[in-house]
Amino acid sequence: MQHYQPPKKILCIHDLSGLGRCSLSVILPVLSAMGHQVVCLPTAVLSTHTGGFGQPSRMENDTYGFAALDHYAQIGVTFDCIFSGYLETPAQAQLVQKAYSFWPDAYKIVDPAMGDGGKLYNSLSGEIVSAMAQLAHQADLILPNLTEAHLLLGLDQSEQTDWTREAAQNLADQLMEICPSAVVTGFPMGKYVGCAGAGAEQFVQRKLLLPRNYPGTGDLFAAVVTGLLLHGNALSAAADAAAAFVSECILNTDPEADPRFGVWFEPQLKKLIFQA
Ligand code: PXL
Repeated sequence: MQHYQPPKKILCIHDLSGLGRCSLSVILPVLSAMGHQVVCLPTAVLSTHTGGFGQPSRMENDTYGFAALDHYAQIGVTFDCIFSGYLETPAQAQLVQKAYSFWPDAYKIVDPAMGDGGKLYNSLSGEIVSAMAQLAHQADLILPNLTEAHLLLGLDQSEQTDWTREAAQNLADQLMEICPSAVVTGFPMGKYVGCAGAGAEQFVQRKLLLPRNYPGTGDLFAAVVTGLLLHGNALSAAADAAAAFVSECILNTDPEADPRFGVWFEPQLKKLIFQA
């Protein structure tokens, strides 16, 4: 970690999936290890993520989130950052809008977690795309994967299996119509996987492609980027370190383990702890 500024208070609006190492289950430990104060606003509690364990059991409540925001406003708390991710309904996106209206000066990060591999997640309906796009328009930074970038731009994700640096940069640049800064992950580039940044900084970075896919790695990436940015690091440095961290988590996960359980990030958390 290059820069370490005083810890920040971050309002994290995501679901809490019990099993499967995604959303708040990874975001809270990562940002806490990085020294930040996390205020969790779970949009719903699920027994598992929605990627392969069948129908998760759900604890949903349409009023809790709005009432929690009212409570925070009433006691005069402020947030340095509002960080949102997977949202199942436009009503949950309204919750993020309400947080923006209460704390307009907070740095707004949207991880528009809504699909992968060219498709929307099964658990979502098409209406989430315009709700995410509206949030993206108000955000300071968005962190889509390749599929989500296409959905936000209203583009068909072609069968393009190999991206040049120029094409990747071009796609990231198009997101500037929506949001001042963006990092797009998951460009297949031969034996590499690329990530492209636009806005605050323009960059294309590559890491060796690891032939294993796990749920929750986008959430891990977004959490590490958020934590590093809020410590004063440049976007390109934050993205590079976050991608390296995710790769290390994948490499340190038993390849025989059931991928639905996600990457074994826990033993890696110590690498995020800043030692003065
Ligand atoms: O990692 C994104 C995510 C978050 N939350 C839930 C999910 C997924 C992806 O499938 O199902 C509940």
